[in-house]
Amino acid sequence: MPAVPKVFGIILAGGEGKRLMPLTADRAKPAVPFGGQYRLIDFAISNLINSGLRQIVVLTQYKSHSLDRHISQTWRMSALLDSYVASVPAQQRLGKRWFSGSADAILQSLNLINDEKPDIVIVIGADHVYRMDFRQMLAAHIESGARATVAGIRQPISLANQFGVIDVEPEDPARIREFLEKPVDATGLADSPSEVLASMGNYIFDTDALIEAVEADGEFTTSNHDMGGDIIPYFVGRGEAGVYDMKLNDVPGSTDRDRYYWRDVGTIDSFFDAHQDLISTLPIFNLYNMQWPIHSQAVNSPPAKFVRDAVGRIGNAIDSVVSLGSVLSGTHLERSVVGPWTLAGGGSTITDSVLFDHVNVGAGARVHRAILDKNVVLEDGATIGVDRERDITRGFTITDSGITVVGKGVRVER
Ligand code: ADQ
Repeated sequence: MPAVPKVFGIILAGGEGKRLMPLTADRAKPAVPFGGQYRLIDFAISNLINSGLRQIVVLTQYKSHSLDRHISQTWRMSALLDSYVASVPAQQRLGKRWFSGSADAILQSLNLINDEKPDIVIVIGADHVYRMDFRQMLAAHIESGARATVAGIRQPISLANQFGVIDVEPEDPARIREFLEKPVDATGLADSPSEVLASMGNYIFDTDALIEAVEADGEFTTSNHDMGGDIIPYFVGRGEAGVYDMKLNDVPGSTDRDRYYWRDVGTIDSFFDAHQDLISTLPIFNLYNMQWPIHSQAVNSPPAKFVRDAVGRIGNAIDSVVSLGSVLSGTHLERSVVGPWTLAGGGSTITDSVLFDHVNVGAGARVHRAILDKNVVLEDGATIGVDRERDITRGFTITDSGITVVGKGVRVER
């Protein structure tokens, strides 16, 4: 390995995100808006860019239009320095099939790796909210001599069936002894029986090892061609897989409160909860850490504005974030996240909610514990999240914890 290895980044962004419906009815999960002015994929790309990577591809396939547009508009880099973040759609390079799994997405994209000839490939998912310094994980990967390294983080054992669960060698905790993808039954950690060490879906590979593994997997007809389900177990079986504990990762500017913050926002409830983590007085996830900025689109719009309404009613906003271009008149806003270009009319109330961009909340309307997608219109006096039975009758999605979701462009009558 050269003293300064050449590192190439691959972001897997082709998953369907079914559990985020209806927010993914029209867009890929990594393109789902988050935190007002971001899209989910901005966290993954910012982490790689802040870690010094300059050649990054985003593998897409499902409803990728808004994702492609976001990447090309927001993440355009200088060709002078051979820097790029490029979105690469599925192209049926190996026969008439789309990507049949995340490992197949890499197998079908090996031309990108062969063109750049990196020493190391970092492969990460596109749908988590976190900060991570991959330079530190890379140093640990090289130091350990493992050919594949998986990033691991402690999670409650009750969530084990959503993650790859890592069991380490007792004499060498940087080595993986067993890796079970989404096990029905999991054993807790020796020092903390209520937790497991979960894979974050972020991997570092020596380039030759990754190519060898996805090519071998491609020959295997019974494989699901999945990074977590097939490729990582392949390396574990050969004794070549290491683990990098996220506890070791010290991101510049992070605090004790948010140093190990990592949220898989795969469900509506977890997506909603992650928003709540942004808006408390001492945020559990701090968007204002400028030593490790989360970059996103530069919204070309006027500032957010708070005014009294036409009849002089005064609104207020507390424990909330409001994006550029929004105008709230005489609105009571509390514990909510409001995207760009949203208008709320006189005497409206918005509490415990997440509004995407271009939402229009009519005068006297009420929104509580709800997610409103882009271009949703609430007529004057309309309510969402106030009467559960009525929300169900109107065909809105309601989660187990009682969050009402209104899909893109829906007009809600009084
Ligand atoms: P999941 O997130 O359930 O578990 P998966 O659905 O394969 O796994 O998604 C991983 C990433 O790959 C996502 O970013 C997704 O968009 C992308 N992806 C999925 N199918 C793809 C395809 N056909 N083409 C391109 N990209 C695709 C994974 C790991 C677990 C780990 C969790 C952490 O498998 O071991 O614990 O992530 O959240």
